[in-house]
This record gives sequence, C-alpha cells and structure tokens, in this order.
Amino acid sequence: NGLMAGKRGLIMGIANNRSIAWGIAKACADQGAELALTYQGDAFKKRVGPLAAELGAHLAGHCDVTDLATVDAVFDGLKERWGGIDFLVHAIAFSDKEELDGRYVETTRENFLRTMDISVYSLTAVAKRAEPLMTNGGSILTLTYYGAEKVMPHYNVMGVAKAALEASVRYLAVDLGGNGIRVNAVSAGPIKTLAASGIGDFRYILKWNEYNSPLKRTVSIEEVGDSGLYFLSDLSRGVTGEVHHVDSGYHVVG
Ligand code: 0WD
Repeated sequence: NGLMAGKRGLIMGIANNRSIAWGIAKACADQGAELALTYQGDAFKKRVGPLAAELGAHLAGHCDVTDLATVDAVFDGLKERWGGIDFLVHAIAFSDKEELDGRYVETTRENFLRTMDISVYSLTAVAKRAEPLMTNGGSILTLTYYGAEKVMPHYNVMGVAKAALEASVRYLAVDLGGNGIRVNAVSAGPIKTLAASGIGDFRYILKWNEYNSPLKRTVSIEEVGDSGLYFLSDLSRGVTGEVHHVDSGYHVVG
C-alpha cells in the first residue's frame, strides 16, 4: 500500500534526526518503500542505527564518498541483497567551515577540490553505480541550495559546488534517461542541520528567509521529504533534469 509500495531505495546522507535525508526517508517509508541507509563512520553509526530500526530499514554500511572502495561495497551489498534498486537519495556535502565565512576569494585550492569531490563528484560516482542496479528504470534525487544561482552570504565555495552539482543533474539526466532513470534536485530553503551549523551566521540566514519569503516562514525536513517523495515516486515519471525549489518561495523574491 502507498505511493512507494514495492519500491526499494538507498538513502545516503543521514547524520541524525535533523538531517534532510531523514525527512525524505520518513516520507518514503510512510508510503511503503523499503529502505537501505548508509552512514559515515562509527560516530554516525550510533545515530543512524536506531533511525534505521525505526523505519525497518537495512543498514547498508559505512560510506565515505572520498573512499570509492566504500561506495563500491555499498552497491555490491545491495546487488547481493536486493538484486536491484528503484531510487537513490544523495544528500551529501562538505566544505571546511573556516571557508564558509568571509570572502569566497580566500578559498584554498585544497578545500576547493575537497568540496567539489565530496559535494559534486560523489553524485556522479553513485549514479554510475546505481545505473546497472536500476534495471526497471529509477529515480535519483540530490539536494541543492539557492547559493548555486545567486551569491548568498558565507556560502562561498559551496555555492560554486552547488552550481556544478545542478549542472551534473542535467548531464546525468541525459546520460541515464534512455534507461528510464530520472535525475532531479530539490533546492531546499535553509534548515538548521549539522551541515548548516558550519555556515557563518546561519541564524541570520534563517531569519532573513522567514521575513522575506512569500510564505513568511522557513521549511521543515518533513516538507522537503514530501516534495522528495514526488520525485522518487511515479508521480513525477515525466520529470527529469529538474531543480525544484522547496523554500517557501524565497527564490521568486531573493
Ligand atoms: O539548510 C540546509 N541544511 C540545506 C542543506 C539547504 C539546501 C541544501 N542542503 C543540502 C546540503 O548541502 C547537503 O547536500 O542538503 C544535503 C544534506 O544536508 P543536511 O541534511 O543539511 O546536513 P547533515 O544532516 O549534516 O547531513 C550531511 C551528510 C552527513 O550524513 P552521513 O550519514 O553521511 O554522515 O553529508 C555527509 C554527512 O556525514 N557527508 C558525507 N558522506 C559521505 N562521505 C561525507 C563524505 N565524505 N561528508 C559529509
């Protein structure tokens, strides 16, 4: 029963119960999806383990996208366990928080490359491994932010990375479209998560969105989860290469 009945998917990027990926996982499980979750390192295993249990989800193991052997292990494990998957959520990003403050021009080459590797290349790396598992077509969803389109204070190198991520969505949509695999992004408004706590003056950004967005409030992980559900389910079967804003409408005014 439900929109996701009979569908199996991998969710990457749950750090804790405030993660956007957790909002998406809950929405999918509520609609009957069977889920596998990855975590990054033992510290997060302690948090993600109980969350997996709450949804009856499979723990698909440690995955650090900078170590492609751990990515291969996750997809090999899923092939063995399920034979294939129907959807994939990529909610992973990282940059040195020292550089999510002050001027973009100060970005170091080392952090630029690391930010691009973890926040951009990883989508292509997982899409490549998901493609052979999506034998009945599928849906891949990533998370982006308005800082890709307009300069947002402190977002800096992450804004440049999100612009490249959004371009990757379009190129992947073309590459995988022939196999019935769709690739889309949700551009979420600011939400207080672990990753967001690294961004300078984040509370100000939250308040700014609250005062200036058409809905006059920020969005929740449940709201991003419900919009994510549309992209992961067959409701959006005619949609690919899209960047969809779930931001209380901020992008029409900001
Ligand atoms: O305001 C916000 N919070 C917004 C976030 C607005 C718009 C977009 N986003 C994006 C983020 O840029 C990111 O792409 O949403 C995505 C999810 O971020 P989040 O929910 O805000 O943050 P958080 O709860 O900290 O999750 C980030 C995940 C963590 O999950 P896991 O389970 O993997 O630990 O990214 C993970 C991080 O650990 N992560 C990595 N995962 C694998 N390999 C790596 C890595 N090297 N680095 C970070």
